Amino acid sequence: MGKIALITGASSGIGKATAEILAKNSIDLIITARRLERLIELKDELQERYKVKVLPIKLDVRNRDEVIESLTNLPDQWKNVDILINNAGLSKGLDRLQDGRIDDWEVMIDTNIKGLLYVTRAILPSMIERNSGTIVNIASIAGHETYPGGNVYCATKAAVLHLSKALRMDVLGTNIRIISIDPGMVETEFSIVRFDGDIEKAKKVYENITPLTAEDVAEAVWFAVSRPLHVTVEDMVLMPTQQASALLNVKNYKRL
Ligand code: NDP
Ligand code: 8X3
Repeated sequence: MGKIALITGASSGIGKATAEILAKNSIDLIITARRLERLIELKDELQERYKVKVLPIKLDVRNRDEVIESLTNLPDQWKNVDILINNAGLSKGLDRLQDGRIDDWEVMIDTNIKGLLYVTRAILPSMIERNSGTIVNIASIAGHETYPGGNVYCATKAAVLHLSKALRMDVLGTNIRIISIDPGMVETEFSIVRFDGDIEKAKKVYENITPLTAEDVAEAVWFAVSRPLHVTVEDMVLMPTQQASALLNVKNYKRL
C-alpha cells in the first residue's frame, strides 16, 4: 500500500504546493480546507497528472466537532495517515494590540493553535498505534521573532513552535517524527487574508523584494519528510535571501 498524507489548508499557497510535491512523489492525499470547490479542482488536476488517489474533505479546523467527526471516521482505505501536514493558518490584521479587533484574535487563535491541536489529536493516536508517522507543523519566522502589529499572530506561531517541541517529548520512544518548517515572507494569499481582501495593499508587501514561493516551502517540507526514518528535521527556518529577520529586509534596510 502507498503512503497517505493529510494536508490542512490545501486550497491555496503552501498547502496546495505541498499537495503537488507529495503527489509527484506518489503519495496519496487527503486534502482539506473550507473551500471545497478549490479542493475538487486540485483533486482532478493531481489525479490526472500524477495518478495518485485524492480525497477532498471540506473542513474548518476551528470546528472541533467537525474535525473529530470527519478525521476519526475516515473511510477504511484512508484511515492510516502516514504524514500529517498542519498547514491551515492565517493572520488577520496588523493592528497594535491596544487597537486590535478581538474577533480577529479569536480567528487566529482558533485556527492556528486550536485547529492544529484538534487535527493532531484526531490523527496522532492511530500513528502511535502503528508506531509510525510524520507530522509537519507549518510555523513561521513570526514564532521566533515578533514585530509591531504582529502581536497575536506571532504569539500563535510561537505556540506552534512550542507545541512541536512538546509533542517531540510526548512521542519519544515511538517512531513518530515531529517537524517544524518556519518560513519568512512567502507570496501566497496570506497578505490578502491579513488585509481583509485588499489585493492592492497585499501586492505592495511583495514589491521590490523577492519573497519565497509556496513551492520553495513545499520543497523544504518534502526534504524533511523524505529523510530516512531515523532522522528528524526538528526545525527548519527558511528565509528569502532578501530578508534578514521578521522586521528587516532589503526594502527597509539602512546602514547605521
Ligand atoms: P494562504 O492564505 O494562501 O493559505 C492558507 C490556507 O489555510 C488556505 O488553504 C485556507 O483554506 C486554509 N485555512 C485558513 N483558515 C482555515 C480554517 N479555519 N480551516 C481550514 N483551513 C483554513 O496562506 P499560506 O499558504 O501562506 O499559509 C499557510 C501557512 O503558512 C499558514 O499557517 C501561515 O501562517 C504559514 N506561513 C505563511 C507565511 C507567508 O508569508 N505566507 C510565512 C510563514 C508561515 P480555506 O480558506 O479554503 O479554508
Ligand atoms: C508569515 C510571515 O513575517 O508576515 O508568517 O509574519 S510574517
